[in-house]
Amino acid sequence: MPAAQILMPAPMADDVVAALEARFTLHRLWEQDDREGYLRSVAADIRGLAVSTLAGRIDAAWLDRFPALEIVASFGVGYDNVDASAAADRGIVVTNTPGVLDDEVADLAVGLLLATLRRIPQADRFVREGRWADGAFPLSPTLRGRRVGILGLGAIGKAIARRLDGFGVAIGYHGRSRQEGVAYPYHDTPVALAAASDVVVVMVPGGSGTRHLVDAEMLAALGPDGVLINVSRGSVVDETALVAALSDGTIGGAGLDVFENEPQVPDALLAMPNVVLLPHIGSASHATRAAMGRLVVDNLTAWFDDGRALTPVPETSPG
Ligand code: 8YV
Repeated sequence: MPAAQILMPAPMADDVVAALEARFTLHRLWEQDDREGYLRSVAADIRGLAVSTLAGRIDAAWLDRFPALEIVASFGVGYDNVDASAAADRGIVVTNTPGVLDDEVADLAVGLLLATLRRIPQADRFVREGRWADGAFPLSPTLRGRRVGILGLGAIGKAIARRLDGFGVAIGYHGRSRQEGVAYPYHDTPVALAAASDVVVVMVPGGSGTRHLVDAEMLAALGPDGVLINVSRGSVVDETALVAALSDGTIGGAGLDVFENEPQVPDALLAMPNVVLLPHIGSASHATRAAMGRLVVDNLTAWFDDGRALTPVPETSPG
């Protein structure tokens, strides 16, 4: 049987490209001068897509270009870049890369939390700028005695909670529902979680269902000493409301790895001393990105070898 034809719209890591080329006929769309013409010439034969967020949103119109499409293998645990319901309607499987990045993202979330509260990047700048000789670095807020609310207690939220248990802080959570067997206090709404917390860590998936879940009301409930940490998706936070809340002292600080219009970061945030800003690096270590890439390849291989994807998203899972 001829190798299945896979389209990669935007570049992925070299080892992913090499592994897919060894097993499939891979079309590298981003290298084509006339992408539209190339797409028209190969679309009928494409049975799989390998995508990252660089490919843009894979919506219904995109899916409809490929009449033989069976699977979209997406790089990342979040798959708000793919219209999974549209795929399900068309009998197309969507896979993501859960599990292999949970600990890495949780590590970064805790690092960002500590960096934000203890002002670690600001202290580093203070030393580099030669200001230490002129006097001590200003005292910082603390994690001691703080209550941490986790918005979204999924696999990564739980990995964050496990780490924070070791820091001896009180933890609460809000999610779509109270979870059996979870001892942390559950709060019925995001606002109730914020009101009961000194720090909120946002870890819900992106997409239309969670857009601007963190809004002006929730930030007001977090309060003037409150700190917001976001390592999930920029879309979950109303960035305009966040900028306003940080500027007028409604909340005390924020640590952000994700933004509404990446890679654009509002100028107002760049100028603020009480925020720590990262360029969406939650999973961005060599080892974890390699594991995510392997899972993209393994999903496509399992699908075309056995007709069974390894990690289909719930919308497109059988049963
Ligand atoms: C990646 C992520 O940055 O897994 C996710 O959902 O946000 C990150 O691991 C992203 O998928 C890059 O395409």
